[in-house]
Amino acid sequence: MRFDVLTLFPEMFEPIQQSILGRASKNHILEFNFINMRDYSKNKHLKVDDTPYGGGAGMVMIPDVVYDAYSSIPNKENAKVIYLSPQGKQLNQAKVQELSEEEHLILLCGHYEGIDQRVLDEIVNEEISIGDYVLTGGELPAMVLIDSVSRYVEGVLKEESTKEESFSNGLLEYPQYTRPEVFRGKKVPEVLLSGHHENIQKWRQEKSLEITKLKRPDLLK
Ligand code: 4FN
Repeated sequence: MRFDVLTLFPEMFEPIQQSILGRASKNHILEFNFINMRDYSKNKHLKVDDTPYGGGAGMVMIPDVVYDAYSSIPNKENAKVIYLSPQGKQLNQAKVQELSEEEHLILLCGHYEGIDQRVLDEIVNEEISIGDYVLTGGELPAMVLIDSVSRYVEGVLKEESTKEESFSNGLLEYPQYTRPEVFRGKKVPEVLLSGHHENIQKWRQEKSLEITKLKRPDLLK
């Protein structure tokens, strides 16, 4: 799967090129391209923003800078263009799985007060938000999307984990324990030491349901 990211801060994406996603990109399972939109400024001071028509605070990203950066992306005829925006529908696990079926995503990250509406109308296929809070830019949301979607791309994870995890049944996870058997006087639940696979599965299922009811009843609806 290919991700092209249109951003003013490509260096913010260094962390996702490490660890699991870094390995997937070395193995050519994922491909990342970061396009610095500032490279497409026509201004001698490399300006990418201007004052808003109608007045008001802040600056707006100039449409032709964004459009020229977008136009520079090769072989994008099958790409879906996503604008990370507080105006989008909130990302959830169903949308993550749907997006993981795409071959090519172009992620557009806004800054300042946002982007001139005309270029958005021209190039954006879908707006997605990661939640309701104020941010300084779309880069962290883009990274959240890349991280969550990439896990579902064949070959990125060592199998099992994707399918067995709690979110595939929509519930929270049961509690986990590792050695030692006693920690500060607290024992690991007996059933987990029993080796009785059926009882363990039943206990975990019950715990998942109990914890979800208690902490996130909204997930059961
Ligand atoms: N944010 C709100 C209302 C009005 C503006 C904002 C806001 C970054 C370019 C957008 C924010 C949150 C989740 C992108 C927020 C997201 C952004 C996101 C984002 C600079 C303009 C801006 C009512 C949500 C609090 C700044 C609410 N998911 N504007 O944050 O890009 O993707």
